Amino acid sequence: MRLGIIGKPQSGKTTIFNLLTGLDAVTADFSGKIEPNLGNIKVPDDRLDYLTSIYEPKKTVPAEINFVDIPAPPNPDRNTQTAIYQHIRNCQALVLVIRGFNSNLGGAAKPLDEYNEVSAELIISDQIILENRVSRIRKEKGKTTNPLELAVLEKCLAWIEKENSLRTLELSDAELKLISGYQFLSLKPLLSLINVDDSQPDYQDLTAVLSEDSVPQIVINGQMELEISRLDEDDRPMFMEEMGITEVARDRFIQTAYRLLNQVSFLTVGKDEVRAWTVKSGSKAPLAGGVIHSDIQRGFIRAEVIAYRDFVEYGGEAGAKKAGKARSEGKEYEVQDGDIINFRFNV
Ligand SMILES: Nc1nc2c(ncn2[C@@H]2O[C@H](COP(=O)(O)OP(=O)(O)OP(=O)(O)O)[C@@H](O)[C@H]2O)c(=O)[nH]1
Ligand SMILES: [Mg+2]
Repeated sequence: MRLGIIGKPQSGKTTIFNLLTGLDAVTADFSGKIEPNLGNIKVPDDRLDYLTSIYEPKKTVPAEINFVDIPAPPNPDRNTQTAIYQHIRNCQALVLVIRGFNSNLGGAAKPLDEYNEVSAELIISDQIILENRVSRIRKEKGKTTNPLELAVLEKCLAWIEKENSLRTLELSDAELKLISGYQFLSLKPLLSLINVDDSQPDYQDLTAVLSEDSVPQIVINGQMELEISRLDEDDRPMFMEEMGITEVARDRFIQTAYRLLNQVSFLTVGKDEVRAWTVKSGSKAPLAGGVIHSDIQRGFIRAEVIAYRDFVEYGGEAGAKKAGKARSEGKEYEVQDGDIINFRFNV
């Protein structure tokens, strides 16, 4: 899963990136560079730990989240802005970091304004693409384009002209598929991360707007959590307790991100490898197999599935099979969170 970290200049994007990845990218960077910082985290998963203890594989591979910290130089020229949008386009989902602390440079925190401004920027970038595309298709009288595609683009354009994000437009799976190649920015799942400090900023008006827009929010004291995460492990619990932190930001973030992105994990097991994979909830078995290898999707025959809780309840693979809990599923099967799957395929 590739998550883009976006937001206004100096909102704390790189601070949050460092906190989530454990890396040490330069913060308060005024060099004007537009190359993103890249980092990833392994998603902690108890199920993986348990399966590893059973299979004792050569290696265990957790699911990963890849972070792309996309810089926001103040007053970018057009080429710079295009390059930045391109970085955003390549991400599956976005984390919008909003400054909830007062800073010398940016002045008082204005969380609602930041959210509105960034939303508007994403909308306008989509609007430009939609207008160009729709007018071109109309000009060539739809000779080279599927008429259904034009209909979806027109529907999107009408929505976006009313200053709405495409995320809030109702689109069927078939419609989404027709426009997936455009990678519209305002269509990408969005999580807002309000980066606060202990000056008790007020962001209630933002919270109200976010809930209207169905954008989930997570509040993190980025700077402080970063400092705590860099303490010796032995010292950490005391500071966390003092600051009233019960769960580290990284874990809280992962859970929220999975929920937001509607992701589920399935597992593959064996003596060589025990591994977690991530797919969008509702994905059918061949598509899930395709995450492992395109051959599995192409040559899909069946998926042999044991639910993780059955595996645990009946004491492993053999026990689950004996209890009739090993299922053989076909290509219409929707993969469930915690499925342990063995794919049968033929190419
Ligand atoms: N007080 C306070 N300062 C913070 C917090 N988070 C970040 N900062 C400071 O804000 C400044 C900007 O942080 P960065 O993480 O570099 O911000 P950025 O969004 O990556 O900035 P650009 O990439 O230039 O757009 C740095 O000086 C940080 O130390 C916070 O939670 N509280
Ligand atoms: Mg930065």
